Amino acid sequence: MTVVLKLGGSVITEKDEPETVDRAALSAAVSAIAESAVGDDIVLVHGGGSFGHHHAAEYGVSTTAGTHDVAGVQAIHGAMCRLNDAVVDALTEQGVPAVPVHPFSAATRDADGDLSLPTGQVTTLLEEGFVPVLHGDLVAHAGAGATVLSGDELVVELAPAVDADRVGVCSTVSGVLDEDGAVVDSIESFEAVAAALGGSDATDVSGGMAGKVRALLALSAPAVVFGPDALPAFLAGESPGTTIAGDGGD
Ligand code: IP8
Repeated sequence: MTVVLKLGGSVITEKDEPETVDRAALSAAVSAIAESAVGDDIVLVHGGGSFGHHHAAEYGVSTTAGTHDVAGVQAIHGAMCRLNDAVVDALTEQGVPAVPVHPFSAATRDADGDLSLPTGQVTTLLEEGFVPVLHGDLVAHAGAGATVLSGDELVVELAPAVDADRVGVCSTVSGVLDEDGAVVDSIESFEAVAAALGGSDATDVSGGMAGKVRALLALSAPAVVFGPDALPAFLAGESPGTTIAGDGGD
């Protein structure tokens, strides 16, 4: 059973404090992973939270707006590496064989914005018993310099590459919410929830929950969106929150 799990950046950082890890939340998430039966068959991805997004906003960089400013590139990528260090350290302390994988060193976007992400290192690390820990990052972007590569995009690329059986997205909300604020149990088509999600820009998967749902619908593995308290249940094989059962993009 191979699992790809994304820990949202706002779950593991203090949203309003630049470059501040939420130690209690990170430790709780790491304990759930360390104690789960998923063992080594897990690929982790974490988002930017108050690390990447803080600097990306300062330099005006997004998934579509790039920069050629080397100081901006270093600030954004450097902050994400610092958060990745904190996550890998926390996992290591609890006995998880975590190793860092930095997407900026490997990924590219072409001039149309299409992403290319080599995944041989991730599949091999997984086969060799490591837990690869990737993160939202920057990506070299033809014609634009460097743009943001979101953790959600990474999840969508990684799940088929590692032949994931399940995909989990742990965010600060307990699932995808309908117009009344109730958690939607399952989603099988974007149209069914488009109104509640307020539509979406299909080219920008960092575009909030709408972009996330649209991207996860394209996977063949079921994806589950849930809040931090439900992480142990997800890792135990349950489907808390919202299950997004797409058609694999067919
Ligand atoms: O929080 C964004 O990753 P996300 C990473 O998964 C940066 O969207 C560099 C802001």
